[in-house]
Amino acid sequence: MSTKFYITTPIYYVNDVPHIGHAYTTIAADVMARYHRLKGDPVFFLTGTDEHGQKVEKAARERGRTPKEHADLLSVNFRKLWEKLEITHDAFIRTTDMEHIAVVQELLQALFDKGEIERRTYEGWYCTPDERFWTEKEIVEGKCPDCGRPVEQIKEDNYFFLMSKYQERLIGHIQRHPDFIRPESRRNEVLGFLTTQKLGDLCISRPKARLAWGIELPFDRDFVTYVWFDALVNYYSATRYLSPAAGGSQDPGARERFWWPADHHLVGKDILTTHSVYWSTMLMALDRPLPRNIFAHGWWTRDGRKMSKSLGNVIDPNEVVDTYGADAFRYFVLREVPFGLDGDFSTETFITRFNTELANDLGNLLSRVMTMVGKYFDGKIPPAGAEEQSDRELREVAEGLPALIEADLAHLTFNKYLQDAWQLVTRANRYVEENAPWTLAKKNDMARLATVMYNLAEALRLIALHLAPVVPGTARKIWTAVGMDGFDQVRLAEERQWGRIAAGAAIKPGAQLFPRIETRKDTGRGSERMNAPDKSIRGQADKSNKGEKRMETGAAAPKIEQTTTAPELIGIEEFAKVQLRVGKIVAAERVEKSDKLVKLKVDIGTETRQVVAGIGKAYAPEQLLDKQIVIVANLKPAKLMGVESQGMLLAASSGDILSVVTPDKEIAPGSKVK
Ligand code: ME8
Repeated sequence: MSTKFYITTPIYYVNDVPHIGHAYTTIAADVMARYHRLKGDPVFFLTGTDEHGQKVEKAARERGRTPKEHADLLSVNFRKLWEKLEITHDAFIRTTDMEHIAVVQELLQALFDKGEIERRTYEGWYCTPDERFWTEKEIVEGKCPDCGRPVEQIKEDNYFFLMSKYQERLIGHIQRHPDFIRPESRRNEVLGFLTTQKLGDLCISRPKARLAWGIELPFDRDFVTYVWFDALVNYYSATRYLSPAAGGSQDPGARERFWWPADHHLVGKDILTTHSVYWSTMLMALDRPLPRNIFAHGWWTRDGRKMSKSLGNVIDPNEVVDTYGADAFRYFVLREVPFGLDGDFSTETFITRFNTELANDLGNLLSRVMTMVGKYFDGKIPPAGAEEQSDRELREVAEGLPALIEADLAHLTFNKYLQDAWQLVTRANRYVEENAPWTLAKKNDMARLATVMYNLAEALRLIALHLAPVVPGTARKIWTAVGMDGFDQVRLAEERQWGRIAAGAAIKPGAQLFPRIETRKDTGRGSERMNAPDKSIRGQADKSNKGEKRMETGAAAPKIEQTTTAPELIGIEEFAKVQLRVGKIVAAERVEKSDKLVKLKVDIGTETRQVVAGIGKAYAPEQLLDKQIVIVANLKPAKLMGVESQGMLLAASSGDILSVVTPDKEIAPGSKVK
């Protein structure tokens, strides 16, 4: 049964250009929207720009423009980037839209008429850049607790939304709806704050004398609306004038009833309070249902540091996409970091994932199959014969995916979704090894070779189907390559079945999906450049090729030091003394009073070991769960901060980056590493 699906991103301020953080939230929402469309659900995916308020007014003034001129110019940057990233939003809202302004004024008037808004004299501290009031207790040494800039003492009349009276009701709502705020840690944070502190009322106006760029209060023309009140309403106002027709009806009321409440508001953790507290209480006062879920994801840093213009380390998604393609970027950001946790963007990890997962695992799989079907079957997918054990195993992995992915996306665990989908890529590669098609060809066993080729093509078709929400361009190429058409009309329910490729379908091989990124080291042109700090992700990339030809980059591949004096060598018998084993992390928690040490329970097949590792700055405990690692299994136990460690895990480090060594395929815990 199909159910409507309404998802939103924050509306981004037009005081700056878009960067990786904005792209991240929007890509995540796009994946959800695409997945629900694939399921046949009616979807409304909304994004847009937040164009009122002090920040925008200031940015415009600095550039000698009117706020509206500035908003018009900067809003386009977001639209262009979304196009480049293949974002499929159904609507792009701007808070300067006349229809939005009318809804904001209607809601303000309704709240005012109901006595939910009151005029009061406010005297206290105000942070002008953040447009926020602070109490005496909240400020820190005369500075804004949020941005650290000096606060001003102001006294003025303003209008207040009586938010405080909804405190208990909001606590109750959060307690009764475990999925309302996600992830769990953020939900607990909000609950912790609400149950220990008294909620104040919310100042929802600014005197025009101080700020003119905003929506006028309908009941007092001397004031404009506080930018957050205006901005949050976008999620609701859009249902009236930007949402798809509801059951064929364009009537604003019918559309609102059909689409509201939203299923997910995706936001960064920076704006969780405004969404979970301000927005929820506003809706309560308006007698409107609350959104089903607010999901606050983590924060991206660059090479371990906060991104900022002054550090010059902001990642421009445009550049990454121009160089490596939209799909690689989309894949990386969702695969690299569990949604909800903070993440770090480093060129090194980007290139490693690109080369190992996209170029090797996926790209090579397709090109091998294309080459063999071309060579042995004249470019036509041959019919499959009797099913053998490896065929069945491959099919079963493919058939198990829809349930896994459905569950993953219900919880927005994008990295798990990609890991699950990758099981089929990994299984298909293993299937190639097991069945050695080149040997079958040599033996002239064409019947078995036909079965193997059919099954590989079918696995590729299902890989395309299941990865389509994340890497839509690549999925389309694979789909077409294995002889299928109608990619845009594909529906999960029909296409998830095994065996949909008709024998005889003509393959359409294209260019390499992900041409390997060559580092200087690979090209043998000296290692000194290889380890040079990478100024930009673009590095030494050949800018003319747009991802179609081979690329080079000066970015660092794993560092292999060339020393001039011969290092002391050890014999194999000495190395053999070190027992390395694969382990799976089954529990992880921080060691008390240490920000570096993490206590792990590691399953090594025959037993579960407690291992204490100094990786707490690079990994949150939740990030480590289920990870496969390599441990030194015959190390004498040692105590670290009073906690016994029965082994040591392997990790690589370079500068600030620390990366735990993991096997590149799932392998039984306890397997020997040699
Ligand atoms: O806050 N890492 O707009 P904004 C991860 N207009 N996500 C990031 C990020 C980073 N380093 N930087 C930005 C506003 N984001 C308001 C929203 S909604 C009614 C009004 C993403 O332009 C993340 O989604 O500052 C964050 O919440 C949002 O951009 C903030 O965008």
